[in-house]
Amino acid sequence: MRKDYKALLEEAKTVLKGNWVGHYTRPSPALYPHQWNWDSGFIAIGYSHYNQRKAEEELRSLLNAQWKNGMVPQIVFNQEALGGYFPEPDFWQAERSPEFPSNILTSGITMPPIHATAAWMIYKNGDDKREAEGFLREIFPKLKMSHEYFYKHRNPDGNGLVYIRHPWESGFDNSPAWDIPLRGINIDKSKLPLYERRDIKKGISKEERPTDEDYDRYIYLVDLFRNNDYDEAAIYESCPFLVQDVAFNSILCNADQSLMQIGELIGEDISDVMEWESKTRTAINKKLWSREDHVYYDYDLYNRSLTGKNTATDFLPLFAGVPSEEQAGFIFASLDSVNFCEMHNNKCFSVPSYDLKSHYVDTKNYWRGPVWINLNWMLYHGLKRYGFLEKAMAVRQDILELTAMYGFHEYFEPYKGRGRGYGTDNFSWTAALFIDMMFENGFLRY
Ligand code: 9WN
Repeated sequence: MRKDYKALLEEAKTVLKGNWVGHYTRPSPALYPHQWNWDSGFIAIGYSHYNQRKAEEELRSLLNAQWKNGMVPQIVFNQEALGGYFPEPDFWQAERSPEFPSNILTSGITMPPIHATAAWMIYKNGDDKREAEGFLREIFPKLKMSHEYFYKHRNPDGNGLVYIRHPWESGFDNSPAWDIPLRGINIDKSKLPLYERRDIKKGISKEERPTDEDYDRYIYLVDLFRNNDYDEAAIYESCPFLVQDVAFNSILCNADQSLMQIGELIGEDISDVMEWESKTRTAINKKLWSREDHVYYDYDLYNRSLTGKNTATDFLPLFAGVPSEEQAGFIFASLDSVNFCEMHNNKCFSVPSYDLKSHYVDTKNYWRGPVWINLNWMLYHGLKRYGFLEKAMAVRQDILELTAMYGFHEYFEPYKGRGRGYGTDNFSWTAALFIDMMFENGFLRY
């Protein structure tokens, strides 16, 4: 079936317009009414092709909520939309931290730092280079501070491998890779704060969202953070979930590289950033590469072991140019296999977030199997970077086809026979990255 991709491009812009609330774009109208950290990065990349000012505003408003120690929060709450999500500021009590910025409401954790990457794309794609350069000058200190936060406060071995302390920080909330570190946390229900989930009250099937057992642990961790007044050192001592995530570190490494390009362009000293980038790149290869299995695994700092679960996010070192040619060959073999949907078959869409042959896969449940457009987008760039062009084009094609067939959903069924979208609809990063993929290599082809 031939699709009218130009009409879809307009529809994607309409989704973003509908989710724009004056100074930021909410991820979706009902489920996610506030501003989310890495969503804003992906959204800005979409805007960069046709509305440079909005792209800049999206990042500017997020960075305005930066904590004093440099942390860019996972959520910036919109006062007018309170009551629509859980947990909100009353639960986070982030103001207990001396690092909390005044006059703004945020959560007390962070997310993958895609923002320097997005800022550099705004410059590259934007029409008004002078304006873009001014914008880069304005935000460079904030971006640098946000990276410095990781190297100062989340880098216990000093080797440039940073840790996350909550599954929400990964952005891949209920990934099978977190099963052991997360489910190992024993919950005493009588001591857990009372709470009510709002996500499953928005017309989305429970089967498509994390379990109640997972939520208990998400909440346990938030409670631990607030009881420690968000003090990083104290949290490090007592937190049972501390993971050096392959994807998070790869995204940071890619963002370091963008920050270096930005710094060079505007004549800033980038020696620190160069050192960070080199450390992170080296440490991913040293500590997270399994010589036996020829894949990257996350490292669980609490249990002192590699997680041993190969998810699609473990292919993301490609996005940061981390693997050697030999390692990239192994990654490609795994990525382009029946486990993660090989090219030239009529059965599935690439790239399922988890191994289709695994006992733990669930193709309709959140980060445990469905295809996500942001993950595909980063993998597309990684594959292209290593010259796996045919596969890169196949991944791009699936981004376009999935959205054309099922709409701008949050995530998608990988099996074609059951084809449909899951989660919420009118999802901003799906629309934004669809736009980016349309412009990639010239959308006029359609
Ligand atoms: C918690 C907003 C966010 C994404 C995450 C995705 C989901 C939140 C939730 O939605 O997480 O941060 O409530 O489940 O997992 O990647 O940024 O779109």
